[in-house]
Amino acid sequence: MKRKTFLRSGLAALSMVAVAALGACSSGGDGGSAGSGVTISLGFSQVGAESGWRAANTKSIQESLTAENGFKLSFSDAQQKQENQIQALRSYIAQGVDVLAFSPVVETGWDAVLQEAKNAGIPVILTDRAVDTTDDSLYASFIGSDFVEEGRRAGAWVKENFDGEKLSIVELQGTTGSAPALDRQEGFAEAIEGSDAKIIDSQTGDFTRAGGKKVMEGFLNSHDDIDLVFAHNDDMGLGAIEAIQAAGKKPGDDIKIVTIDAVKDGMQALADGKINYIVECNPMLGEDLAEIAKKVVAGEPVEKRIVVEDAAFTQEQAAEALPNRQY
Ligand code: GZL
Ligand code: ZN
Repeated sequence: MKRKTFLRSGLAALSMVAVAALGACSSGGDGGSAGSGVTISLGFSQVGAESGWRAANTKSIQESLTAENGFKLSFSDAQQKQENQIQALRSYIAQGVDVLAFSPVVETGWDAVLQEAKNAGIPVILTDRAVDTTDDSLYASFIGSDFVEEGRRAGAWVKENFDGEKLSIVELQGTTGSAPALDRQEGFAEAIEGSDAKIIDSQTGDFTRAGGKKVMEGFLNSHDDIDLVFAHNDDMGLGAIEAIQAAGKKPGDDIKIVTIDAVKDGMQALADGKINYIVECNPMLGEDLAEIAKKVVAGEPVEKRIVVEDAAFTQEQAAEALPNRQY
């Protein structure tokens, strides 16, 4: 996977190395072999199984953190509940894993459990979503896409293709308080600023198809002038397609749709003309996670922020790309 990395200089990286080295010794590993001959025990708390993106992300993690790659992976699905993630992280700390990793379902509320991990000398790697913490020495590295940029690219496409037209947009937001929902909303709003495209309604569909369908049904009942749907992920966009068709309108035509993720079902709808534009959010983070975990446990300095590169697709590009899509 192509990625941009921002090397973080100064004490934080050094202190992270110190914590990591400590972690490796105190938790003492548990035999097995990988590189330095030690199997790395890694506890991973996943958000849930809410979308096609999440399924692809889970597959990538489980396929990368294998025994033959030197890992003993403990994996849990939090059904999109923060308390389940905190519970899972605490149980991994109690088990004395060598390293923790998770995708935080929402941005806030993690300082306590991250401090407990630090006190136990267990380094933490964030994947996919960010945390808003007061102290970024509480995690070693954050691997994920730039969601503000994804929102900007979606908004830029709208501005370029409907410049000057008065456009009424409804927004299907991701999980309330999650980094992708907050950041995609911010980036999209910034990109359409100053154009005649206006968001007339906005509500969370919690990143699920069912959520997107239900909220879109509500929008269709309360607005008769919807020109375009901006959905924070493909799955809510696919749910919106069902609602739009049930209302006797043509998705991608009477009502345009712009989404983010570029998972297979979304790309198929794009190629079929039911979605108009998709900004990719690459879910294949497993390799990067494995690489960073090995460095952290070996006490090597790691990049504080690894930005995953995303592409974007029009209807023509989707038809071309579909046959070789990995997810
Ligand atoms: C983005 C990820 C989001 C996806 C959704 O990195 O956190 O969560 O866009 C998924 O499909 O549910
Ligand atoms: Zn934030």
